[in-house]
Amino acid sequence: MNEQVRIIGVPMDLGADRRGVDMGSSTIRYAGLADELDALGIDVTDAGDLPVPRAEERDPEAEQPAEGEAKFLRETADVCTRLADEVADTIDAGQFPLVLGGDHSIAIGTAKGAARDADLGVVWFDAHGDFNTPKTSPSGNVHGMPLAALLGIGDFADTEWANAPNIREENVVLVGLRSLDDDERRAIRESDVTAYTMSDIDERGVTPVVEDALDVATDGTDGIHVSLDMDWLDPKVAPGVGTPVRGGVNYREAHLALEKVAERDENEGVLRSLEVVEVNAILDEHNETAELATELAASGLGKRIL
Ligand code: 6HN
Ligand code: MN
Ligand code: MN
Ligand code: MN
Repeated sequence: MNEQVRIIGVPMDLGADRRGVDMGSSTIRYAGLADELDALGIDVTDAGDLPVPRAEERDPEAEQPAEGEAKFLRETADVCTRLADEVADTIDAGQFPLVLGGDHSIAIGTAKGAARDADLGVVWFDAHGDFNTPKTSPSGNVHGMPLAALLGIGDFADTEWANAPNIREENVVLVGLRSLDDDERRAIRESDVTAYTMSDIDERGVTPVVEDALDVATDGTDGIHVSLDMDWLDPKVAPGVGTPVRGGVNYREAHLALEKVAERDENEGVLRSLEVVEVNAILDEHNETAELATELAASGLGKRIL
């Protein structure tokens, strides 16, 4: 593990088109992230929050996306482009980027930045596939599209700001799926990404599934990005998310998964970046989802029970 971590907040909610997730980075900090990492002997710097346009500042008369278009795509491109630079600069400076969302659209920026000078594998812990394109999306929300955007699927083929040529489908792994839209399911099946559903975790247990995911993501790559959508967890333990889906992993399974990530990193030095997204402060109960996000980040960066 890199002993120098740089926290980068991205108070983005345009990709979810719903307020509350913009406060995610603040709530995770408030839950004591810096102290947790400090206790692990990590040298923490906090870059603060990236400036993000507010939904309210938008002219209500401004053009609305038509059918088959994504919402706030221009704003998302701007935020993700700046985030990619920030992440790439952090890695160049010998630090480890820990990105706090915000909604999951920001993963386009994080992963693109981490893949700037490296072949990157991606492990995506999520209830959802995030594999929609503007045409297939039922909502128009970009947080349901970041993986498709990074991989240049469908309409995203020519979206230069979002495509990451150094990320191959063969090194992308979804873990914990349980909610897919019809066209999205088809697109995942047709792609070369690896997808583990909650049924796989139920049947095999979280450890072998995560170990397999890490094998796929590290195979022939220079490192991996781990993207943790808090709706990966069951809503009973992580109620503060905008798109909860029943039947997620429980508290210990989530910790175990991140502990496996840290273990692999300790042995092979594979982790290039980590992000935690989709904590919604308005929907959370007593900041418990933010606290859990903080704990899971610490597990991913090497915290051990004993
Ligand atoms: N997330 N598949 C749905 C959509 O609107 O595209 C939900 C996406 C949720 C995305 O939680 O990051
Ligand atoms: Mn997601
Ligand atoms: Mn290489
Ligand atoms: Mn999700």
